[in-house]
Amino acid sequence: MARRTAVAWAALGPLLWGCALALQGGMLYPRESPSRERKELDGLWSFRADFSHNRRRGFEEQWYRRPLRESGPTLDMPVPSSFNDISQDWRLWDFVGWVWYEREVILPERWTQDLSTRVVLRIGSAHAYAIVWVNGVDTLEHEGGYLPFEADISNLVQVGPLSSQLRITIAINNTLTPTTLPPGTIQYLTDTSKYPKGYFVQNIYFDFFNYAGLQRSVLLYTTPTAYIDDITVTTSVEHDSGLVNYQISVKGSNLFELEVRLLDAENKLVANGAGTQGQLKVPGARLWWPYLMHKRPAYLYSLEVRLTAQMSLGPVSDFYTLPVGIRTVAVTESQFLINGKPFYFHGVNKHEDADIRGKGFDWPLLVKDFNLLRWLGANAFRTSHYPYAEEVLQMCDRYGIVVIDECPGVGLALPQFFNNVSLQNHMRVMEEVVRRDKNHPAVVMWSVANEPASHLESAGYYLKMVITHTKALDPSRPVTFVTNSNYAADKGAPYVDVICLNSYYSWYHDYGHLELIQQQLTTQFESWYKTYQKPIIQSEYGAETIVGFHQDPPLMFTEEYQKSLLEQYHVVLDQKRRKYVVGELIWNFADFMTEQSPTRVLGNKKGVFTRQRQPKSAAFLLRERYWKIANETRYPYSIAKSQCLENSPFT
Ligand code: BDP
Repeated sequence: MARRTAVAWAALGPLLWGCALALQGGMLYPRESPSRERKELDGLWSFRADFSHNRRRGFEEQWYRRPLRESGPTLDMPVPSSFNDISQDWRLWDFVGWVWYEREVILPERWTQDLSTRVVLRIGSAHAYAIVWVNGVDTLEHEGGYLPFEADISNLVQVGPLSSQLRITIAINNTLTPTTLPPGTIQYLTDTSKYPKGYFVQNIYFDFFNYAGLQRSVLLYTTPTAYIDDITVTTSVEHDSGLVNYQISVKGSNLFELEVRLLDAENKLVANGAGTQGQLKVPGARLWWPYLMHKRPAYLYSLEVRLTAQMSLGPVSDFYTLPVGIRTVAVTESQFLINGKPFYFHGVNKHEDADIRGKGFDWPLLVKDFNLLRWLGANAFRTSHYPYAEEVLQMCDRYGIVVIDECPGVGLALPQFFNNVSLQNHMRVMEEVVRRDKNHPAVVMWSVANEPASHLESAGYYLKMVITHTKALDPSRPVTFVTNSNYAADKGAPYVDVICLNSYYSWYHDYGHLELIQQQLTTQFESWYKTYQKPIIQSEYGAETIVGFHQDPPLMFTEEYQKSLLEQYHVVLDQKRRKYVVGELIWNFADFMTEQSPTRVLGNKKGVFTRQRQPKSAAFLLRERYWKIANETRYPYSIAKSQCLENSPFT
């Protein structure tokens, strides 16, 4: 097969990173350093949902002006957590409208008195629209869940001796509109013989529960008034040298010096530089490899940046350390290459939800999920269908799990969702995703949408614009969207680097006819490949399975049916994976909550693990398969370092 020249985005990095983001400022993960402190505001917040008819009583009565308890009863609400599953009040479960959170904080005196300290309030995510007041002053607004936002609140806290007491009020609205991402619609049901006056429902066009609230950490952190605002790193490889291109933006001073040091994992200096941009050369560099591909996967260097600025109050220093993995990503006509070697994605799709915390970030869950990923032998996942918490990506960097980073472009199902306002918003969201996640070596591709109505002409233009914009934001990575359209009808596929296909043969049609899968899947792959000559990932496939349901011969919803369906897919995947199919991602890693409907039994049950993270039979099947693939393709003598793999029959 003729090989198209590999497109090595990384090589273009230093030239093209000039296409700076339109967003103001960076969004570096708040790390402690000799010049930076952090104060987490996780724990119990006061909470109230505004059940008033128009949901606007909180604004009419200005609940933000005084402590929330003074305007009525409040609930204890844990942060981070979704609010939906916490209370016994059923009205909160699928509440639509404004909810109010409040927390009082005492600041260290130095933060309020030292005028060379900058105090920042950072909200990890608030789904879907948030307004923030500090001591009753309107401070910050943000649209879109799943991404962080922050404000410099120094001038609100450095105002006098009483200022160490801080009251943070956050109003969050989970209403989705035709121009939000994901979009949704509010429908008023006006037949008064059936519904009370003013009755409405929120229609969503995606298959997961619209959990909301402060689902990730809220924190305060400090920097000096002259500070490292953003760092962008791209890497490439030349012979046996790794090249680390960096670009640094500084705020708060024009008179400064920057020192840059690259340290290896043993803290030894391997290269250094100075100034806002440059290239560091690392002879004999150790590359960041996905795990199972190398005996030492996920090697991380540290980029230490030191800023010294001359300020009127005297010199100021700021320090920030960024983990850096040196690796390249490229795509040919039939392969996905990491460090020049073909990479096969054998992994999962996930959701962030589990039990009563909904989508609330949770360390035990995170570590458990990573142990399960390694138990499975999964080397990759897609962040279906929204960007996950930053801590998840940090784990992927450290463990060598490869990520397709998807934005919340899900549920773009109706023609009216492809309008100019939505397009502008979608492009802004991609700016926020790239700004937050660009430095993670684990992220190897952006996905701008899941199953948009890509057969529409308007969707073709829309997807072209979002993809082009994303490539301009980050020329170092391929871009895709995930489609369930027909190859002949899809208007967005011409613009992607990798074709990602979702199909549910013998599930959503030809129910029970497992014998058709091989023919239908072969046709799917061959038609797409003939049309586009691009590598293909089977980005979703699976079957709804209630744990403990058994039937032989297999019937739908049983563990046997899920296993048999997977086996049929695997026959064809095995035929094609040595050709142009470069990955398979099961739908889904674990069962997850959805809206109520006659087709969902307490949520979507296509997980190979239950929502409590216990394996169904299919998990063992998948584990055997993934380790078999890993053993065929992995670097000789590679031993995965994981406590859960030590006794594995597959290592
Ligand atoms: C796919 C969607 C995914 C759904 C899945 C399903 O991408 O979000 O949960 O179908 O129906 O079409 O299980």
